[in-house]
Amino acid sequence: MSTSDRQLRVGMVGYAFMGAAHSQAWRTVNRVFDLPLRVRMAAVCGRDQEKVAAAAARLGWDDHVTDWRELIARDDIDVIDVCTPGDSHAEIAIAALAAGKHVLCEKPLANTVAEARAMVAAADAARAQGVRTICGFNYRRVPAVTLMRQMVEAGRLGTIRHVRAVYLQDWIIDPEFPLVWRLQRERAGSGALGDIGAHIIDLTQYVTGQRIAGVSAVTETFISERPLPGEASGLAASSSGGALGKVTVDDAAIFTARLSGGAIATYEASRFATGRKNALRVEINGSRGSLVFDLERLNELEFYDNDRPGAEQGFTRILVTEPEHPYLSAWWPPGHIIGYEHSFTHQMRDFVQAIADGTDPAPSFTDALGVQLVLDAVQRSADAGSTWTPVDPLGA
Ligand code: SOE
Repeated sequence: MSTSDRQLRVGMVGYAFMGAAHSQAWRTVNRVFDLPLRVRMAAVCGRDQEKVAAAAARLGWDDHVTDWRELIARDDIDVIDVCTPGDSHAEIAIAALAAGKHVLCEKPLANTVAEARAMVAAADAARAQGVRTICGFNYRRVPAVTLMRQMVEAGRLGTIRHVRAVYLQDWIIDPEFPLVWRLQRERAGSGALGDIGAHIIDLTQYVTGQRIAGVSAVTETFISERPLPGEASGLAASSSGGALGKVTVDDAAIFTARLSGGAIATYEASRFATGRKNALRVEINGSRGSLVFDLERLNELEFYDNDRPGAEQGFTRILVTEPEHPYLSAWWPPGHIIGYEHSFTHQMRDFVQAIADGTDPAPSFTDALGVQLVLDAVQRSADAGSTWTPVDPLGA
């Protein structure tokens, strides 16, 4: 790494929804957390000169370029932040690692297991040169989720028996909603499965410390053709009003699973859950208690402590806003709630700190490959009529 004046100079590729979320976090991280390196938002990259210039000005980047290769070649950049659709993650991340840049790559890590494995190999080679990688599963860093993990690790749930996870959205229920990149397999890899299912796979593997060992799945595409997109794209896109194109990804994926530690689990990811905007909910039941997290109430964690006397038992609402909770001593006085964007600031905080310390941040590209292998097993199971499908081992 070549930091100058203890700066960490970031170059970001992509500036849409995720790019905006990351920009907010890069802008904020040094203002909230005391860190050994000062982030400089050096340059943002996008293909359209006018649009990327406007994005740089709006989001707070010093410079802008139209070719990501130029960004990677610059010796005044230490970190490459990949916020593009999945079809370019592998190429950009591997090139950046070869150039000695630390890499933050959005989730899911790649569109295929083969790409993810190549990215892990590149990360392993770069690690020997002190280069760090992280994958953007930001929900791990919602303080209530981190607390959940700490409580499970401390044994407060005892033996885990059940994991129940859903991630539900409804932004494409209108058949007139256009065929944006997230609905095209060659761009996104998969649909609800990889976009939002990947989050609950990572979150539950992280919280439980167990890996998903095998799955039985169904997937469905409810609307198979959609109007081609007009100018704008993203979650609020409009159609061109003309020709139709084929939807090549799943609209919903549901699977049952066995976890490596003996728990059994259910997962549901859908973009057709009418009325559910961004509803991620995870419940874990163990021999000593249960924990429930709901993203729509992200400052709270519900805990049922089975060790309490019978007369006092019941779910307790823990308000995760106190200085003793993960990340929160840096924010507001006790009881003052935080939101979605804070999870990205926490991600940047941990990444910057790991780079400064010379340690590997989590989730690593290998952890993210672990998620990719589950996505792959789910797809194969669904394609084979829900056949029970073991998840391939990480090392294969
Ligand atoms: C769209 O479905 C999306 O923005 C995902 O891509 C994000 O990862 C998720 O956090 C919110 O929904």
